[in-house]
Amino acid sequence: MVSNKTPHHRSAGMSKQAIHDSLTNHMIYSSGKSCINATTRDWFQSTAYAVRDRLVERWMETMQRYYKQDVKRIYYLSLEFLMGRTLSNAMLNLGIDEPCKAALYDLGRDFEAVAGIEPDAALGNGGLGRLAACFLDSMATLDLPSYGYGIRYEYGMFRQSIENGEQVEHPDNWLRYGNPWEFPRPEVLYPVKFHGRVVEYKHEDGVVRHHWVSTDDVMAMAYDTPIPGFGSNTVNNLRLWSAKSSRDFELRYFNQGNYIQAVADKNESESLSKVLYPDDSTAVGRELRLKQQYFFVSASLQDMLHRYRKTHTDWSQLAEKTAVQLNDTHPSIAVAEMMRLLVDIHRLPWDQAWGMTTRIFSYTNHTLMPEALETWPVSVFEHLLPRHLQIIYEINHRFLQQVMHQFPGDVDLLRRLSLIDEEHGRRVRMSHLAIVGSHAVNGVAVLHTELMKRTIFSDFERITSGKIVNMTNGITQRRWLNQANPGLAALISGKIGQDWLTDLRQLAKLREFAGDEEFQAQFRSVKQANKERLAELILERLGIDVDPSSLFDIQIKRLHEYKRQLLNVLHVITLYNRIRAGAQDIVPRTIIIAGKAAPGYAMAKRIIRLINDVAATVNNDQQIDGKLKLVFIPNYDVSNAEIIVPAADLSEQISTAGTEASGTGNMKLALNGALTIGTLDGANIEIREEVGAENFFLFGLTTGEVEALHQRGYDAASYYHGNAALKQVLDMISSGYFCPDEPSRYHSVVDALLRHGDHFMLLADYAAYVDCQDRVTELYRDQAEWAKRAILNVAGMGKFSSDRTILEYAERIWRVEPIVPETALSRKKM
Ligand code: NBG
Repeated sequence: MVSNKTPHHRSAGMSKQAIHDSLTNHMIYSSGKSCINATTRDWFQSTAYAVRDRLVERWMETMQRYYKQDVKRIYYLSLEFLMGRTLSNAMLNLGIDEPCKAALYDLGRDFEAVAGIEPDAALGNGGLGRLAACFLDSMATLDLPSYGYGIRYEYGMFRQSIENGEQVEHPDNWLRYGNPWEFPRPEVLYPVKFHGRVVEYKHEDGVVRHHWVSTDDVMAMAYDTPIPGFGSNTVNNLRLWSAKSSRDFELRYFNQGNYIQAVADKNESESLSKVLYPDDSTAVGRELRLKQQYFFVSASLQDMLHRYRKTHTDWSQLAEKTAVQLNDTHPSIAVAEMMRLLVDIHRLPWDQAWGMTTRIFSYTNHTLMPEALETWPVSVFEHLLPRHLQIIYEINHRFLQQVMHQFPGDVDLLRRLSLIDEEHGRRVRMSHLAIVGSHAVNGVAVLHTELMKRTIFSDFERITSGKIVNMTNGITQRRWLNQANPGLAALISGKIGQDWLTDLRQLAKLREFAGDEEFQAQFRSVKQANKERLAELILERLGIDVDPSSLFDIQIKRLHEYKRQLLNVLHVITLYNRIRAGAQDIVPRTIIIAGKAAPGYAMAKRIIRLINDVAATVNNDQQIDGKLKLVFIPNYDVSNAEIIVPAADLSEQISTAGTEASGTGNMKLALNGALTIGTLDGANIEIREEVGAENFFLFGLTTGEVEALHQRGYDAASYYHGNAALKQVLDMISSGYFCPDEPSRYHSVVDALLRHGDHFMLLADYAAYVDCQDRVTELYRDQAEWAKRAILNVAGMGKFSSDRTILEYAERIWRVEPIVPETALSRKKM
């Protein structure tokens, strides 16, 4: 079969010898070391440079291709890109992993050790940031002309350690040893303005124009990172902005006298791109955050207009050549900034500018959580972005006029739709700005989109029906199966060929082998090897000995009450009590939990501590005899996920129905052959549909039942009194069983359930969850049946490739087409 994907390693420069030469050259001329005194880090750097060299030509060709064909470009604006490591991924996407590994081997180096030294690029919190990274991979693989735009944080997501059971945050100084993947572009520099005031005056033509003057300026400098597609020869660009003081560019300032003050001021403006806010799914009300948002948005829009102008003499084609996706409301100030640039700077009439703006923008919502919906006090806008506030008022005025026309007399509707919330001390509603300024708004799973239409954005659904659409999330199978689980990838390719790498639906072909004993045995031995690898890591890092033949029950995600890690803990204690009470015939289980809590989220941090206290008790209890282990793996990040995910038997997706917008960890785990225990929430629903209800452990209240129960009046205590096992568990936690040194430590946790309304209904779902876990245990006794269902899970995951998601965005929202390189075109014709 002829594949249209290049066998790269056969082309020039891709042989083992060529890579070997390139590597040793870089060791000398880039690292200034000899192969004799080189450290592992030097080997990493030289390897990275050798691989990077092979990206650069394709990268430049790609940029030329887009320029020459004057293509419509997709700009993905995101405050987060959770990239993880790059080396392995770049090698695999280029198709040079084998010669690279062989070259290193010949030089006496172990590839794993070399690759393992690369720090994660952790410029994101969780799902939202990792989604952006998966999207970049898919867009490059699909030859879509796309650019990621974000911030080059000096400090990414904090590193988490556990001390005395508690989370401790450490700064992530990921750039300490330099970053071989980035290209600084000191010449790509834009001023970004803050503060100041607006002066109006009438021009000769009688038009009133606005000048934003007396501003404090910060410069945005570009750093570019190549993003290779898998076997596609397309290498796209991720452009991240770093804040530089405008003082550096203004000698006068330094000459004016106070040199020390000048340098201090410079530091302050450069603090803009210092650090990623470590809050997941919560709005951060700090002024610095809004500054970060405007900083990267303004630089990105100036850059894209500049690029447009290289091939156009007027603005008429702007909307035909530009699609901008807003990743959540974080970049939504872009709507006002685009209007400012077009109207104030480029002097377009308002109506024309607005028509283009709404055709250019589209917005993705990632959560229904009220605490995540961003609003900013009008007073903050007034002093930080005074011109934008005027523009927002103008947009609002025109929008509300239109609504008034459509629904005369409905004052309450106007109040609800307004871009300004008048009830909480006048605030700008960023989601409303994003919706009004976009032609499409999407949710990230079917249920989430339906709930968006029914709840938070129901008024918008009513006035512009059809604007809100669904784009179910996906993940890239290149990183999350091929790279993270080479054993399973090879097994799959051996059965059905390699097309699944770019067409995940091919996995359906595995269905016919689900009952095949030999295939099951191979599948199980791959899983076993992955579990052994994880067990080694746990032993090495935590000194805990876990049994790789026990059921690996895994919950990995940010710590959040709605994700209900606490419900998982209640189950662990339930099992603990059963074993202590003498239950026989136990199926050994290892429950693994990992995830970071936002530093200011006290309850989440308390739950981490509880997990560690329960772990210490259970793991050291002689009676338990190793039948039950609980492990909290510190510092969950992309690289740890790549080791944990392939080792899972059971995937915990147990959020309260209606709270998890989609989830993407659920997809990674199922793709790697874990069975899911989950609620009817987010993308779980679609996963269950695809893999078959009989291959999915479903439990718990539905969204409708949750709503109804809230309405009726939810009485958490009734579950406590009505369920002896649950009562025992909660009594143990509150009596200090797991923390005899400080018995009251978890009163706040139990109070949240029993006294403060158990907002996420853990107690209502407890019995169903425990029953469902018992069904899990029963099935695990039958290893052949388990393997069969796990294989059917893998086979059913075809829908959840980010390639599918991106093609849907491209067709339905962006209206862009792949721009395939000439060489690939001619190959395709063969
Ligand atoms: C998260 C949701 C997840 C979803 C990801 C990606 C935010 C604000 N939302 O359920 O909680 O999978 O976004 O869409 O981080």
